[in-house]
Order: sequence, then C-alpha cells, then structure tokens
Amino acid sequence: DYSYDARCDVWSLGITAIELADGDPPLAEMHPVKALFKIPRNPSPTLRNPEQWCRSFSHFIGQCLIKDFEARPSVTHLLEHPFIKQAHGKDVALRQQLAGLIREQQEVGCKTKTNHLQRRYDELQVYTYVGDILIALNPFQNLSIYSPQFSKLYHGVKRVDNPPHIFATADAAYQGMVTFCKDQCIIISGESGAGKTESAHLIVQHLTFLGKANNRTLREKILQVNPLVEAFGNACTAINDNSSRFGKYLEMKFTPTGAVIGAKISEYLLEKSRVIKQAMGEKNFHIFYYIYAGLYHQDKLKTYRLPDRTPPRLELQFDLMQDIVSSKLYKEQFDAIQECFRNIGFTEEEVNSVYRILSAILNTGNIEFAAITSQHQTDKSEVPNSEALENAASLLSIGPEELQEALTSQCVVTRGETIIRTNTVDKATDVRDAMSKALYGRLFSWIVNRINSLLQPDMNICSCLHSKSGMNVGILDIFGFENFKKNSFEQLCINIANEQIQFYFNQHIFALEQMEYQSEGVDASLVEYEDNRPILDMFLQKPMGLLSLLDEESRFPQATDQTLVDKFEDNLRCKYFWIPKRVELCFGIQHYAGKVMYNVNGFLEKNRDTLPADIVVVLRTSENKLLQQLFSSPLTKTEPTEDFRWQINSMSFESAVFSVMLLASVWSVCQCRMLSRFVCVQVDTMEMMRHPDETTNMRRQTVASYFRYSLMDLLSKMVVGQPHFVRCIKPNDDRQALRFCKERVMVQLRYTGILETVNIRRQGYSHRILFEDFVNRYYYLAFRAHQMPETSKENAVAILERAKLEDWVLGKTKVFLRYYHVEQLNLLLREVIARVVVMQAYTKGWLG
Ligand code: AD9
Ligand code: MG
Repeated sequence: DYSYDARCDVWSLGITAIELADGDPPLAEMHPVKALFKIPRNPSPTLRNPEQWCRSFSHFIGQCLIKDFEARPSVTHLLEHPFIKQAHGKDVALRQQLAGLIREQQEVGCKTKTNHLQRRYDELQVYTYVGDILIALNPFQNLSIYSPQFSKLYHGVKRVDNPPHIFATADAAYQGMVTFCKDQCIIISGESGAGKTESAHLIVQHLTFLGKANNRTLREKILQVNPLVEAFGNACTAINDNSSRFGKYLEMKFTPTGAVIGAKISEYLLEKSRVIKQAMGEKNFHIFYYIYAGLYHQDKLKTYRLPDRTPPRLELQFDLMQDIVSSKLYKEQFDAIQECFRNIGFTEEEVNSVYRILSAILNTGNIEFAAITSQHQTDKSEVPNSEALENAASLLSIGPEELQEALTSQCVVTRGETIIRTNTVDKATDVRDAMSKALYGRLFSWIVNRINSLLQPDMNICSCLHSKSGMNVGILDIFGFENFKKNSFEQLCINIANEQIQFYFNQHIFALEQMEYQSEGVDASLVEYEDNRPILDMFLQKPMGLLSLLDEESRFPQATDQTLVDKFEDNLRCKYFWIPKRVELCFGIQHYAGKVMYNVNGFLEKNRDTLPADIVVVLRTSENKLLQQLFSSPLTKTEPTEDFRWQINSMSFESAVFSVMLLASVWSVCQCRMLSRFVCVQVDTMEMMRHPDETTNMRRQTVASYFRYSLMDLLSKMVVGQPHFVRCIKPNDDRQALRFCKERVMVQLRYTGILETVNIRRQGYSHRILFEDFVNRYYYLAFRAHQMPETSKENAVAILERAKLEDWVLGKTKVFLRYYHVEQLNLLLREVIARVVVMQAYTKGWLG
C-alpha cells in the first residue's frame, strides 16, 4: 500500500505523531491535515461553543505546527470555513485576532522548518522536497553524490525510494516528457551564490545520462556548452567567484522515446558594461584572464598584439600581469576552453577570430585621448600614443586612421547635409567604451548562435519525428537577486528579472492552480500568498512604470541623473518605491527579496547604450569575416515565434490564458479576451523587437526596452512547458562549508514563498489531467490491452479505483491528482507493460 506520509516524510520533513490539546482522542491518531478537516464538521461536545472552539482550534494548530510544520492550514482557508465564520460572524476583531494568531504560528512553523533543514544540512543532506519542489542548500564543498552510481540510482524510480536529489528533479522532468509527450522546463532560482549554475550543470549531466546519449561525441558536446558560455558570461563578483552575468535558458532536445539529439541555448541580457568597468574588488569576464594566461604560455602574446603590461581592462584587479600569467588555474581553464571550442565544432579560423576580437577589446582599453587646443577649437581630441590604436585596428583588420576618425569625430546628417563634428575627450572615451561593449556583446551572441547551429538536431532525425526540433527539457539559470553596497542599473535589471521569475512561480503554484479548481468546480483550499504583481507593474507598466519613465528621460539629450530621480519621484507613487532623504541620486525599492538602494549615477547613459553609426561603418569594412558578420546585419536570433504561436494554439484554454497573462505582465496589458488576436499581436511585437538595427532604425532601442523583450521571450519559452522548480538557498554569506545561518535561511524561505508552497503542495492537486488523456494513458491498468475503452469519466474512475489510489478528485473535465499519484500510476503502468511484454514473449515462444 502506498503510504505517502510515513515514507516521504522520513526523507523530507520528519513528521512525528501529533498531540492534540483539546481534540477528540481519535483525531490524535490521524494525520494533522486530515484531522484538521475533520474537526470543524464534527466538533466534539466539549467544543460546541464556537468561540471556545476557535481558541482551542488555534491552539491545536499551534500544536500541529510545532510538531508538523506542514499541517499549517492557510489563513484564508481557515477564515472562510463555515464553522469559523459561524464562530466569529462579523466580529472583525476576533477575525483579526485569529488571523494574527495563525500568522504567529506560521512563524513558529518557519522556525521548525528551518530547524529541520539545519538538521539535514548538518548531516550534509543538502536537498529537501517541499511537495514536488526541490530545495537545494549550497554545501560550499564538493559532495560525492553526483557520480555515475548516483545517476543510475535516480533513473525512473519512485521519488520516495531515494533521498531527495537534484538528479530526481532531472529524472522527473525527463519522465514527464517521455510519458506525456510534453515539453518540460526546470526553473532554478535563488539569490546570487545560492548554487543555481552548479545545479544547472548537474541537471544537464543527469539528462545526458538519461537521454542515453550513446553517441559519445554528442554527449561531450552538450556537456561542454555550459563551461564554454560561462567562460564568456561569468565573472567574479563580491558575492560569487563564478557569478553568472547573463541569463541562460538551455533546451535539451530529445526524440519522443527520450534519446537526446541536440541542444539549444538562449542568452539574456549580458552585463556588457563589465567589459569596461567593474566595481571595486570585482573582475572582468573570466575569458580575458584565460586567454592572457593561455596565450602567454603558448608564447603567442605577440601574435595577438597583447601588451606586456596589463591592459587597463584588467588592471583594476591585478597590479601585476605576473599574477595572471603565473596562475596555473587560468592556464588550465584556457586549455579547457580550447578543448570545448574544438569538441563542439568551432573551426580553427573561428576560434582564432574570437581570440583576435578579445585581444582587440583589451587593446582598445589602452587607447587614450588627449585634448587638442587650438585657437578656434577646444573640443577636439586625438590619440597621442598610437600603439594601442594600431594594435586594435590591426586585430580588427581595419585601418588605424579610420578607427581614429570614428573614435574622435562623428558624422551628423541634418536636413540632408552631412556635417562632421569632433568629439571631446570625454565623448571619444565614451565612443571607445561603447565599441568595446558592442564588440563583446555581439561576439557573445555569435558564440551562442554558433553553438546552436552546431548542436542542432540532425535534420534527418527530425523529419522522421515529424517535428521541427523534437521535444525539449529547458533549464533556466539566471543571475540571482543581488544587493551590493552600491547597486546600479545592472542590478536593477537583474532584480527585475528575478521579480518576474518569482511572479511566474507564484502564478504557477498558486494562481493557475486556484483558477483551475474554480473552473472545474473542485472544492479545494485557497492559499494566501504574497503577490508581487504590484511591484512588477511599478517597473513594467506603460507609460508610467519605472522602465518607461527611464526610456522617456533617455530620449531627452538634456536629461541628467537628477532630472531622472525627480521624474521617478513625481510619478512613482507606491509603497515599494521611495527616495531616501539624506542620500543624493538614490532611490529605494522594496523587492520581494528585500530592500535595495539603487544609485542612479549613469543610469541614462547605460540605458541609451549608444553605438555611433561611424563605428559600425568602420567595423563593417573589416576584412575579418567574423567581424563583418557581427556588424553586417542585426544578429538575428533563430527564435521560434512560429513555434510559439503554434504551441499556444495547442494548449488547453486555461494554460493559454495563463501564458498570455504572464506575458501580459511584461507588457502590462490587462485584459485579453480575444486571445488569439492578442497572441498574434504579442508575436508581432516580439518580431519587431527582434530586429533592432542601430544604423537604420531611427527609433533607438534602449537597454530597458530590449530587456522587456528579453523577459517576454524568456517567458514565452517557459510557459509552454511543464515546470519543475528548484529553489536554491544560501546557508551563509561567507561561503563556508557546513555553516548554517538560521536567520539567512529563514529570510529566504519566507520571501520565496516556500512556506505557502508547502500548503498548496500538500493540500492541492498539482496534476490535472483531462479524462481523455488520462484514460488513453492509463487504460492498461484496468482494461485489457486490446479493449480500447471509451475515454469517459467513468472509465477514468475505474482506473483510479483499480490502482487503489486515494484522495483524488474529479472535476468537470479533469482528474485532479496529488503529485505522488502520478508517480505511482507511472510505476504501475511500467510494471503492467513489462508483464505484457513477458507474456507475449512466452506466447510467441521466445522464452522457451
Ligand atoms: V549567481 O546568481 O550566478 O551569482 P549562482 O549561480 O546561484 O550565483 P553558483 O552555482 O555559481 O551560484 O554557486 C556558487 C558557488 O557555490 C559555486 O562556485 C560552488 O563553489 C558552490 N556550490 C554551489 N552548489 C554546489 C554543489 N552542489 N556542490 C558543491 C556548490 N559546491
Ligand atoms: Mg550562476
């Protein structure tokens, strides 16, 4: 008999028997959740007085909480319960008192939960389930639980049979894809340094194992995608030595039977500004250090015209170049990256071009400007020492004079006339930095696109599958929530992205589920949760949201950081935003994950992200094929807008509404009655945003508007799959192994909504399957193979009863199952099928 409570909780939440304070004796033997729902309908004689009962009831809940944190019922649910309503009627004070009491007890619950996590952490059990959500505590040390033996252990088994593990989440996604022929996505969230990127690696590792990548080459290629892009997109920050500075969505592609056939990666919002400047104590992107050390050891610094003295791009962190070149680690990393390039299939010429561009960026950092003061002109600049300029030009295969001209002057077309304006030193420096950023940003996108074309599934296989690209398991690993001493535009973008992911989580865990209960007429509890939509609206609403205001101000050449702050202050009136009294040029935001103070210095410039047309023109003259490609046309991402339209159409109505609602949160479109038309509009908008071109498009694209597009693009990918959530938690801020800081963990549990999640996962039905799909999928369990029963509600019930499941519910069109039911059903199904196969083998005489 399947006993969830006894078995699952041994691993996950350590339930012990409950003690009832004033309850009926039989209740004490029941599971708290069940007991809870029994009481109100059948109160004991001693509890006939509702008011008295309410108090005992609260006390009872308190007891449960201390013993079993998860039995905590939702406040809303309790308050709405007829019995409680009867108890206090319209007595607001009592109602509030009760709510307060319960909240207090939730705190106790939170502490209990934290204690439980700590106990497990002390024993190096870093993973814990909350329903089907995985909580991962960062161990800050290498564990021995990721070996091939463990991979074998977590292969198509029931989750309760093994301790919680990240591999189990990968396995669940994989099984979900194979069983339901549905795309899956694994969403990893948590603050900076919590372990998202590591978790993503482990998931890819396990998926390649499960995907029977018997093609060893393909397997190796896929495993090398992450290290390669991370060399270019990660850097050392004050919080994390290997911090992701971009968002990454890696889709692994499979055949319907689950063989891996390729991969595709999408990148979001690389923090390009890091190329030119880093905060104190932080570093540039890893790759710069790697190539410096690697080329030094290959004695190729001269070939790439890399100066012997440390280029300014790197010198902030290293006083001596010796530190870089003598670092064994950097050299090894360089060798590893070369290996990745080779294995994935980049040509020697391409890799060479990549190194040339990187070296050019380093040299560009050494270009300095001086003012030329003549009688008539004071706002002119020149390059006094041409060595760096020549190096850069040569590496980019362009003329040094042309480069100098593009840096120190600009062509302006007014009323059909072309005028040449000279640049001041400051302006020239800005142009130089804009060029570096553009070079790096486009190089990064190119590498990602190239990887995608090299790992594209074989067209022959795809045509056999009658599908464009097979089935997907997507893995989302973005930059985590950040709160430094000084936070700038980059942190704002990063934190808004996290806010959006949190919103997605809430929608999925709470809103969608509750919407379906209602539409299917299922009586299930409603859970109260912290909705962060108002904060998102404050950022994203048009035309008065923070990003729109920023864009508007960015269009005024005369605008300053001060006018921007004033504009925010005048227009943003909500409790999540404030301007501190004594600090200049700052504003504060109350994010879901805590208060952050932002410094607006440079916001406008960072948002404008201008790349002068003169630079583009010069770079297009390059003889370097790669460089031509980077600047010839806008980098077109090969995104499946068509796919998206198609996927939306093939979704159930609720899922489609839900998806569009999510997307609408980015664009602040509130109503979407005409769903299909709306989706087309969305897709067209995406299409429009996808082809920005600085030189032809008069309507400049700002970072904020690109950011908005990216969020939407990301969500459009995520909403089509069945989500699995991994919540990474950072147990301490000192990156110490085995140090569990209770306060820090508690804060993270609270703001991620894990507490509420516990409720809805325990009380809710996370799997809702149409009768038709359900019968088609599981009829083997109750019928003969050849019977082909009608796909009716009655037959669904027959299957459920035959499988001896309890606690399921029927809606109008769907079976509502708890998360462990599906696991159980799949296992039974596999057993039955295995039996059938053996029997057939016997009847056909294969087994003697
Ligand atoms: V950020 O938002 O990109 O700045 P992440 O990605 O959440 O952040 P990351 O995965 O980079 O954090 O983890 C930070 C460090 O924690 C790693 O460099 C490891 O040293 C350490 N870590 C995280 N997870 C594990 C693990 N499962 N085993 C061992 C780990 N070490
Ligand atoms: Mg990361």
